[in-house]
Amino acid sequence: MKAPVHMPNSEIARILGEIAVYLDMQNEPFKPRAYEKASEAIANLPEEAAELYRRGGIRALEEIPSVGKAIAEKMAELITTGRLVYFDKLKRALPIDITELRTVEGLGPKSIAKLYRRLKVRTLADLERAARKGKIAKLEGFGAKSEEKILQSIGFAKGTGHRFLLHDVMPQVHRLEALLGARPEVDRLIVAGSVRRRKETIGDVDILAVSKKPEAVMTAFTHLPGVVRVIAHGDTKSSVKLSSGLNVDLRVVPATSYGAALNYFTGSKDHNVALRELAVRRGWKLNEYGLFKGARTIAGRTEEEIYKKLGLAYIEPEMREATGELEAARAGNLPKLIGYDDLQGDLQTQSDWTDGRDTIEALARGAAARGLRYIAITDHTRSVTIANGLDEKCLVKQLAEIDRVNKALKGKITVLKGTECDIREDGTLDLSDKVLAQLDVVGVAIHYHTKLSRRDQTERIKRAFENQYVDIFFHPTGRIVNRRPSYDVDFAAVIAEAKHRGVVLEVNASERLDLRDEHVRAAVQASVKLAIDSDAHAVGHFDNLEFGIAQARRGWAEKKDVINAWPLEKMRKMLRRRQ
Ligand code: DGT
Ligand code: CA
Ligand code: CA
Ligand code: ZN
Repeated sequence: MKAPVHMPNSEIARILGEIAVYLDMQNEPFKPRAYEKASEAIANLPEEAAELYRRGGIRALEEIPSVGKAIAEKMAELITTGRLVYFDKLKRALPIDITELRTVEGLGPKSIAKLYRRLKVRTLADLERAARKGKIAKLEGFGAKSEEKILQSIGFAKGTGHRFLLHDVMPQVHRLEALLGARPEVDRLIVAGSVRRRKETIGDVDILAVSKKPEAVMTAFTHLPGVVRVIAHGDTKSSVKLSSGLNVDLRVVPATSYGAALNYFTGSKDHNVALRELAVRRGWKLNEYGLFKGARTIAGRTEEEIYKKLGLAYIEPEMREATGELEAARAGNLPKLIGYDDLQGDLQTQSDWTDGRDTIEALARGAAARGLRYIAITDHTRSVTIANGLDEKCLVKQLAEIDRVNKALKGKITVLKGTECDIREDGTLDLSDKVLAQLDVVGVAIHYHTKLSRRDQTERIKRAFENQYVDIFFHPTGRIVNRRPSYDVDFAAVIAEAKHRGVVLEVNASERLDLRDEHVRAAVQASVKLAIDSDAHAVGHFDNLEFGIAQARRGWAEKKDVINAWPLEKMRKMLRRRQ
């Protein structure tokens, strides 16, 4: 068996999903649905399909639900060669930019196929033109409302389309680290740039290596599996494009300037500029080779010694955005950021009682396996019909199931009774107080009526907070990175009200990343407590928690600010305060 090329689940899922669209366009009867289902299954897989394949071959792939022999074979081709001849043929026959079109929210395979057949839409530009001419409104199954929505998301897709979501980049980064780090000529390897700062979106990946044989490293890098194009191949710097579209820069530096290079290429640019000014003020010079006093190097091997020489405490990469971290580092009052191992619980998860994939027990076992001590099951409520929300009767039944699971898993993990209760348009809640009173964790969230005026939206949220049972405001601004902007709301007023009522704000770790870093910072400054939640719809999604922690760190949050970094009893006391 050949060594697997870098092929993350997201990439396999994307290609299978696009095959579904192509087949649909050819009026194939059953196959499109099969590919669509397989695509979804891969996207939700808790493990890398490439790993499964490496361990168990095509057989192991066939064991994935919704994946049959034919699809497993195609996946194997992708995993081993990075390409799929069948897919390439389909693309040639119908040159439509499906990847681009799918960045438009709400455009699924069916709609893309229809838009192509009826309006010859192949690209985002075609789509925009058709929408502006009012052609989409006239199409059956679309209407004026979806035309307006399409135009809105096109604007959004155009503004952000070229930056990759951190969640999609990290697995690729880990793979590169493993492949390159294993080379004998590489002494040290570290990922710098926005990835190291854990920015929510990534322009390109910047990797540094220490090696005495830079040429060998460059050759290994440009020949890595998954590389589709070599953009530059130099003696100490090269750039490549991966099959996912992501660009990666690699620089080889000598050990003596490793710290200086790491500091320089981690950025941010503004942080670098501020650091350099600090050096200049002392009559020194700082660049990617070191910190210099005249011709003499006074620091450069490590980042720590550079910060120290400049009179600063070490600044964590997530804070390096030139937003006051240098001043805090000089004054000695940098926050002690929450650590990546600090979470003890997860307060938002969805089970198969609604739109989640896994059972309550499976979620609990999965969470325990990842070292969590407690989770809350927070399925949607009845208004959220799209997620098959629970009515009160079902929710009460669920509570009995949670009791059963708690008995079965005693000593391993505690499952808390919760809800993601919809906030109705008037600010009232989708569950009665009588039911809310039976829950351990009441999360509330906005799912509909996102177009209210700023004033009405803010009032609606404040009204919801008046309910004494409300514990946490889930995904508080409603945005989804690269896909959906937040609703119009006076966020400062929401923070003030959360403070006043003792409501916790969520840092949602899914691709929403909501709160975002700057909002976290505002909440922390106001001493509003936070909860970092995975919003898991499947066991594999607990892995997303690290992205929530990263955003919290970017917002300067400490352990004391995050209630699910606390032991269960302390956390519960905090939630019970208002009742
Ligand atoms: P990205 O790739 O857009 O997500 O963001 P970064 O921060 O990774 O930016 P990138 O890849 O252009 O450059 C990597 C680092 O190199 C950046 O964080 C800081 C440093 N750098 C790049 N250009 C400059 C520059 O003109 N001046 C200074 N001082 N540093 C720079
Ligand atoms: Ca970069
Ligand atoms: Ca770069
Ligand atoms: Zn929600």
